[in-house]
Amino acid sequence: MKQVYLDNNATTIVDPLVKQAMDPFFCQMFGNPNSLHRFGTETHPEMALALDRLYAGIGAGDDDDILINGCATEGNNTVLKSVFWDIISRTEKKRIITTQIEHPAVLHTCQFLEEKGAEVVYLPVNDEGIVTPEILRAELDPEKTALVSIMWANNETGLINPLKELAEMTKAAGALFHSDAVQAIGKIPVNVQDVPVDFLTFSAHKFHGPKGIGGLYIRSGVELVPLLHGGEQMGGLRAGTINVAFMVAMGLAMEIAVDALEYEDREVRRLRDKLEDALLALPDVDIIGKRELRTPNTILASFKGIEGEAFLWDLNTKGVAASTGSACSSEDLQADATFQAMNVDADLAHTGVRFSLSRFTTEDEIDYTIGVIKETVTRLRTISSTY
Ligand code: C6P
Repeated sequence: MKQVYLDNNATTIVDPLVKQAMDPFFCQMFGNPNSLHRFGTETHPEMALALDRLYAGIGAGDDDDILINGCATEGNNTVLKSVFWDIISRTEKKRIITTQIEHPAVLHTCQFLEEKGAEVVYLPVNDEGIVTPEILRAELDPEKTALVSIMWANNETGLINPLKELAEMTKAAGALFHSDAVQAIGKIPVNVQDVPVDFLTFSAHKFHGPKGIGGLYIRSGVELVPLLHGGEQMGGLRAGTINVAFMVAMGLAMEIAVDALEYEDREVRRLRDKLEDALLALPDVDIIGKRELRTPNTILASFKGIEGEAFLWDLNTKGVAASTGSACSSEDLQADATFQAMNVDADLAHTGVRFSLSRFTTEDEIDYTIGVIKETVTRLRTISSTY
């Protein structure tokens, strides 16, 4: 049976070129980069190249930092907890402003910090699912705000926030600005020269790198309290032996992903729109968020009267992999808030299915998926009207 993978917002296939680039670091160049002998030092040029590629990919300056870490969840935790320890617990600035639509890696960390004494404001979105500067302005008290954390693009809807305006407004109020850019890298341009973020998180497995490696950008001059102590790696900001193979892989994956942005915007968007048009031609199907406001690869569709999980199960038996939303928040605040914020009624919220494409998705796969969806929708609606 044909297998079609349309869950690229959960994770992506590793690009074969990226996989190949990792190979030498397991059995040949396997030294610890902190060792002084040849096995250690011979990894340094490869690590430097990887860092150069990461810096170039997001437009970071030479004086900025990019910490290599385990994943975006770690990056998000590091920023929020660092600001808590460095500012919130020591000054009158107790407020973190975030949004209701963040990933649990931000939401759950904020909830934890609230218990420790932080004041957290969870911004709503407008009726298009966007966090606008006006929404932020209402809560951005310069006397109270330590940090604003707003995702670049939402993982469930693909909706893109106006990051430049949000970051500029935050900086003007004297607060730090963090963005979880996990779903933006490799889908739309992300450049820290254009957008004055202080911190930015990303994760290699969302742009055809391996799982278990990510990056945290820190603007030059911005303080960070380490989450992990115990070594001098990453200038003492993140202790622990660096996974050289994965770091090299992430650097190459970033370079390829950024080079492929034009393809993403043209071809991935074309295939996404083809699928979306086919969905909209079916009765009682809604798509969440205007397509021009979304990343080019994402559709969150609601099929009235069909329970999302039942639908997914049927698609799965025909070889099509999609999801009901975020792989780690189907039951909680993020999924609910996204729907609530956009005035999607509760019934519809249980019928949401996310299709997320990548540059590896083919036209043939989309055509097959359209056929499978038509058949599945008809069958499931017939069953539900019979019983
Ligand atoms: N979202 C999804 O299905 P990690 O796995 O820690 O590298 O990434 C976590 C993460 C953080 N922020 C955003 C915006 C994300 O989308 C994710 C991962 C997946 O939507 C899995 S829950």
